[in-house]
Amino acid sequence: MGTRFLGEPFSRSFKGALMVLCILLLLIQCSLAATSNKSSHHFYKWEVEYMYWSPDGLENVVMGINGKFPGPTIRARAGDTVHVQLTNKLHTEGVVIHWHGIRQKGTPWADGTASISQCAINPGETFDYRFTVDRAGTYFYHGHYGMQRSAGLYGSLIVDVAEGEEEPFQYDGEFDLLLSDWWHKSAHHQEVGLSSRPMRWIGEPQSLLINGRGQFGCSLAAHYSNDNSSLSQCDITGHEQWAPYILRVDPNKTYRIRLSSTTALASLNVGIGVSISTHAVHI
Ligand SMILES: [Cu+2]
Repeated sequence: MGTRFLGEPFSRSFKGALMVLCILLLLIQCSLAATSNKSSHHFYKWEVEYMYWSPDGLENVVMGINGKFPGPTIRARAGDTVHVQLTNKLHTEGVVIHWHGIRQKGTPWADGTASISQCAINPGETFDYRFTVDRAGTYFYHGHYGMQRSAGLYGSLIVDVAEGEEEPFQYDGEFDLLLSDWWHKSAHHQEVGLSSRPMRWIGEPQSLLINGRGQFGCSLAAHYSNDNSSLSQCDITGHEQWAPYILRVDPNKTYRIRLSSTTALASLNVGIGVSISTHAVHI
């Protein structure tokens, strides 16, 4: 009897404590899940190398990433961590990548400025860029050693609004346009010219590229002035590396155009023409 008398309140308080513990564990689990939902980690493994490519119809050598030109697009949400493990597969020069527009709060060593925030990554070496993207927007990355940006080392970095937040405007689809300048002479040629005394200016770029695609000598003006009508690169079927980037849209839909210029030396003005008055453009 005595044991029962003493045991009942004990078992009741034990059950109560167990219940409180269960609720606490549940709350911890929920808060952990909420934290992991809010920000995630994006891992990329990149190899930077020179490769043959025809950005504007004429074959040349470009600096690509994982066999692609322009480099792969990075996409993350505000608050996420981006981790790029970069291996330098160039045989004779160092490399670094600058993440244009990313503030690098707390990670200045990931800013990618050679000899300032980091040593250049030597041929054969691997470096881990790990940083947080804290603001939504359209950004890009580019080589920041010598004229590597001019050699084609760039790509898009798009940051969406944080999980649970909404864009201030609504749209049905989006296009990401990367504008760049392209010379037929190498980036080394540009570099030597710029650092010579007196300086030698490389002149205007031979082509302007949209998402790494341009057409050299195929304009109407070139057709009349140079009699280039027989240039084989101008017979475009759509599958070529230099075939124009086509924006496919559906009627009555709204599209967002993300525009960034990775030009190395040229300054661009962009005009968007809207031929039908019922089409609205908001900038
Ligand atoms: Cu930059």
